[in-house]
Amino acid sequence: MFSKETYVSRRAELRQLVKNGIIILFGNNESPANCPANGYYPFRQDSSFLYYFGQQRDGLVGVIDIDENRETLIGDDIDIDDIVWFGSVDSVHDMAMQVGVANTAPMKQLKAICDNALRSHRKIHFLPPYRSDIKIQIFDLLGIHPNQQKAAASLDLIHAVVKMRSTKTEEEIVELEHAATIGYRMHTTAMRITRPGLTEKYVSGQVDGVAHSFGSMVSFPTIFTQHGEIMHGIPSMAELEDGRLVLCDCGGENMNHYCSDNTRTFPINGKFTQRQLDIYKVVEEAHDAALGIAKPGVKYVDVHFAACRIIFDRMKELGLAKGDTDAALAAGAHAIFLPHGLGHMMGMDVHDMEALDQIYVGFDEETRPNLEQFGTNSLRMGRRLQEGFVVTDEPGIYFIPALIDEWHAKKHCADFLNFDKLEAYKDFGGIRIEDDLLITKDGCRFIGEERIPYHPKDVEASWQQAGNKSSYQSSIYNYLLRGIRCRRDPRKRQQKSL
Ligand SMILES: [Mn+2]
Repeated sequence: MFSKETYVSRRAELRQLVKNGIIILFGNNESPANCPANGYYPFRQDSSFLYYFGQQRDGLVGVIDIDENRETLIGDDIDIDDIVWFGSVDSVHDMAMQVGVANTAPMKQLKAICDNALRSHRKIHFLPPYRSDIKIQIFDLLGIHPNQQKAAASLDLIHAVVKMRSTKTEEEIVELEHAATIGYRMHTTAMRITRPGLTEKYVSGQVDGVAHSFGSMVSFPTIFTQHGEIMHGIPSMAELEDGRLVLCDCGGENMNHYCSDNTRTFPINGKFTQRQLDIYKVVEEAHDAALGIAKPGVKYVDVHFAACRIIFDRMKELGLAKGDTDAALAAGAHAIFLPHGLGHMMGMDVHDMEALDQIYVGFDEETRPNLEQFGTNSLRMGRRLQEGFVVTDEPGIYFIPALIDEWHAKKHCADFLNFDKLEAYKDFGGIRIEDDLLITKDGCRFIGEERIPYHPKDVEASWQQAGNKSSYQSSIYNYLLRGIRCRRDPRKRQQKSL
């Protein structure tokens, strides 16, 4: 949590930007996973609520009445049963004091506040809800059906929150650096323990444990898969195979809910093959290129296409692509290799403010994405960079068998792709390298004091340093997994993507 002054001044700026009406910011509630008193999904406070009201308890709502210059933290104090089972927490009054809010009220009063405002035809601002219980709450309070709530959400509030949360302050950057340290430990743990014979699930479980040990939770469900060509490939019980690559995309949230998001792709046996290296070096070049281009005033969509250009040119050199690069990019041919955008905003949400709609977060009038074109329609960030923005830089090259087959059959972009050569890469998988870029006054830098190894020689060296891995395998791992080993060929299995 930051100092009281941080929250006081953030709300003051929000009031100025939204100008009039009543702002209601809903905090999140507990979510039971399988039965009411057992198996809560980890509690995660709403990020915008955290940004303005700072408190991590469930069952809170922040109300900012701009016209009457009145701020209220709404919530019920916990009762003796809660204290018996979970221990004591601060009262709602104390929590309000900690973030400089003058008034508190019990939850039942929220309905009266809304009724009064509706009666006098005042504007009630709320953000697009993404959880079902909050949608029901809004329906009860305002009579707006859940299907209509996204459209009824306040554009003025969305724009104000996006404006403020997009630019990270010094104290937020400290938090992001801390999250990056957790991410560093997650990734180096994966690299240290990965070896043939372990399962994807085992390594990802260890990686998640690092996040839980040093922070609050993972930034998003960890991707750890030999099927790197599946964008969000969830870890399976498949055994890691000698000679293949594994893609690890994960990050940790620190205790103040700032995220990290990095991806590494590395050889399971510690040594790249020449074919893997040929593709890897292209991704490495595209990844590093952003460092020289991204700075205030530059459109991130241009950084994206600079990476696409590098990838397409190198694919031509490898014989997988052909033709004029400009024409190929205009036709979207590069998207067979890179079907997603170069990156997204990152902060308290891993896809920062995604709940407010990407079109407001990542774009503006001059950078509307071409929603008709495959690949380009997946961009999450295109607008001009400003000092204090944090964006991910995550190019990748993927060989997606179903996509290659589909384009081949339809002769889509056939002037720019050598489908016969691509056939031979259908067993390759995919490579992504991702780091988090802070836009500085006149350029950019990666967040995180120590770089997770990604240059091939560093990756291979870190493998060498990891020591004798087989003794570890024979002792703990075999004991733990006796009887539940997966015997299926991972290449034949169906893997669901998230
Ligand atoms: Mn990312």
